[in-house]
Amino acid sequence: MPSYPQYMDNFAISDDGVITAVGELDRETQANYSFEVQAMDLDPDHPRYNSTVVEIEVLDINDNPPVFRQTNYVADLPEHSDVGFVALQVNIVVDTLDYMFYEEFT
Ligand SMILES: [Ca+2]
Repeated sequence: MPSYPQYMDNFAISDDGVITAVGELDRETQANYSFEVQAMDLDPDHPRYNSTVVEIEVLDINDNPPVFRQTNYVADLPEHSDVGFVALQVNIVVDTLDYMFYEEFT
């Protein structure tokens, strides 16, 4: 009967070495995991051990909307400003993909 000890609540390893995800993986929270896996032979008198390091990288998917760096943006613009006069630039933190801005007047 294989046992499934837990590693950091995110991964488990079976007796035959299969590592499976058992917890929620969120790249924005933690992108990399590293842990040591140990093996032991079943010599009843003199069991021998060895270990290795397993590193797992959580690949990104586009699961978050863009986030503006500021809650609000305010600009003062002189009247009769020339066409093309820059008022301000808004900026965002994006998750994965390229992005674009568009205006929505309410
Ligand atoms: Ca993501």
